[in-house]
Amino acid sequence: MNFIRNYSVKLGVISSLPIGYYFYQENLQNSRIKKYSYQEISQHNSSKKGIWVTHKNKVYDITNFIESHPGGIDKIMLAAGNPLEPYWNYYKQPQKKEVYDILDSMEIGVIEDYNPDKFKNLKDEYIQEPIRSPELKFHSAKPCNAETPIDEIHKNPITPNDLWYIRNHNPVPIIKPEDYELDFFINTKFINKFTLEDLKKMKSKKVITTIQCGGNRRGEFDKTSGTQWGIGAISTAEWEGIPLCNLLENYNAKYIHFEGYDGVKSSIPFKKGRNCFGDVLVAYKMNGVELPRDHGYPVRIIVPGYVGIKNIKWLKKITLSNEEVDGPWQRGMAYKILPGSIRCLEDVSKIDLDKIDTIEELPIQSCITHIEEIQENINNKNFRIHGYTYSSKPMIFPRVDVSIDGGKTWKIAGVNPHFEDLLKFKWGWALWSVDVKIDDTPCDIICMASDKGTVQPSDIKDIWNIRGLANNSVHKKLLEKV
Ligand SMILES: Nc1nc2c(c(=O)[nH]1)N[C@H]1C(S)=C(S)[C@@H](COP(=O)(O)O)O[C@H]1N2
Ligand SMILES: [Mo]
Repeated sequence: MNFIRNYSVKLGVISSLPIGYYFYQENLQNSRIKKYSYQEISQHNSSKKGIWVTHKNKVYDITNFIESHPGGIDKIMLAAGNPLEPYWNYYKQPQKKEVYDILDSMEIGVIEDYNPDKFKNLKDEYIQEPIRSPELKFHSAKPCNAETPIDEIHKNPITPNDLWYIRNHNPVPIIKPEDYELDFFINTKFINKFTLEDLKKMKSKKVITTIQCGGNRRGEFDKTSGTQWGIGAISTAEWEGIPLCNLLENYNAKYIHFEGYDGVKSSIPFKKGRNCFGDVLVAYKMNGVELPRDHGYPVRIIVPGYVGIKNIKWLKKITLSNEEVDGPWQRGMAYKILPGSIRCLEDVSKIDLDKIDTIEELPIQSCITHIEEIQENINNKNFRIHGYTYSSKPMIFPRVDVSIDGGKTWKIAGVNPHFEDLLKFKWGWALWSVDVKIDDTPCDIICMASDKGTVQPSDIKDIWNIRGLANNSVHKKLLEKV
């Protein structure tokens, strides 16, 4: 039909051939008759169901066109099932006539419940998102929330940058290195500013840290709000940057606030940043290269041992203050572990959130990441169980015990052979493995970390909290039939 349409447009307009013109008219009239609702259009967002977009009141089926879209498939797929206005508005300049001509040939109807004001001034702020590895486990694209692939963790004590988990609250800011500026304030008073060049000239340090999102393993809780993370909202890198303590030598305060270019803010106690053993970094490199955009380009703060949200990306401003920073990530319920008796928002409204501290360190953790079938070895073992364990405390690597009989007997895990230099991982996780003999499948495998009296809780119900934070209950993984 498209072919006929294109052809007949030419014929109809240029040579006025009666037959071509007839087809053109008929096609136009048919397509005008078809009406689709916004709801119906939004469902056409995959090659399976067809990819539709709208412009003004018209609906277009662009399924066969996307492969050849000059801007790339990923860009046009952002608009799948949606109006084009927010994307075109983003680029500001008007579209060329050819673009309308191409679209015209794909018109399939009009919007039934068309509202001209709905998208007129809307901009899709996500159009410039970075390209991401398809190996990540995506929970959402706008904003991007994605886990590191857990099957790979045992091979990678340092998570490769493209496999790092991503936790964004907003579109990734676009920051040109030459425009970058980090401001330093005491309360509301401006003290100093640093360009990227200034920062790179200062004495730097490298620190390996694991960052774990406060919501890691939220998905295992019953009914909580927020991204339903599995065990992959955790990753490890070597960061390079300026020790924050070097910038704070002459100052004193109670708190240090960090604010990102996307408006996300959090604060930490002054003593964590001022103490050079706290290893807080104003970081501009991740695993030897400049920070990827998703992870804070060009500069982020790294707060070893503290929950993910403290590690503010796209760092815009550091403020010293005697008060905690305001905003939901510090003072709201987002990172406060409320008692299990608080079951709904109405319960939350009855308590004084100011009296409850926000998370800094997270409790000891361990998870099973991979079950590997191995050649029966001399000890008669046929499976190797892999996992990670993480303590927020420096130089602490919890002991991990593994059970394959529902917790009756336990076997202590050893250091994963890929994981050679534990000492470099002062603020990092430790990867462990243990060989076991399993004859009957399916089999539940359990791991439990402990450190001198602190153990992972065995019942997840005991640590339930409305925001689903800090889940460190003993981890189970099922070995299915082999
Ligand atoms: N500016 C800014 N910083 C941020 C966030 C954000 O959305 N904006 N997310 C925080 C959260 S909740 C986590 S868990 C970590 C995730 O860091 P990553 O995306 O590099 O893994 O960044 C933190 N820093
Ligand atoms: Mo997070």
